[in-house]
Amino acid sequence: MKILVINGPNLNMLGLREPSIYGKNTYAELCALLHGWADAMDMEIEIFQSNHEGMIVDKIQAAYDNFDGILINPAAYTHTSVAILDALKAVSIPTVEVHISDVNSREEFRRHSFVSLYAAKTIAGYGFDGYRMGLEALKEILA
Ligand code: CA2
Repeated sequence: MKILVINGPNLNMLGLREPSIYGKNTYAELCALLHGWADAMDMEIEIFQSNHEGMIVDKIQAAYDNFDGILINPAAYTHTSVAILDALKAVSIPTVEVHISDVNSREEFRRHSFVSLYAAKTIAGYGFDGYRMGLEALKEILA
């Protein structure tokens, strides 16, 4: 089972700023956790991070026929990107959306997610652990 993990803009800054919202652990630590969880769940993962909407669209398109599932934290593009939503619909790969923070208890504009219109499930507010829950959800969806 091959899963593409996509992280959107600024998530590479994790641990360096805003620890009260996103925690004090770094992006490298998140990647290490993801690899450990994937191994334990017998899943193969590739992790991709970009600060550019078009690069994320390109990566989703390239996943067609190459990945069984997508776990995505689109970060700020969650709330703005019809292009990412359309790319996910175009490749039609089962997708779970994850957010580190509880987007529903923050600013009003974070309550709307374009990606949620396609994602089979959205997990928010569980910190890095939400990614583990996302992998588990994909495993169940793809079983
Ligand atoms: O809670 C999440 O995972 C978010 O997707 C994170 C995005 C935010 O725009 C979404 O509304 C919710 C922001 C990621 C920015 O990450 C930073 C990390 C360190 C310092 C500053 C920003």
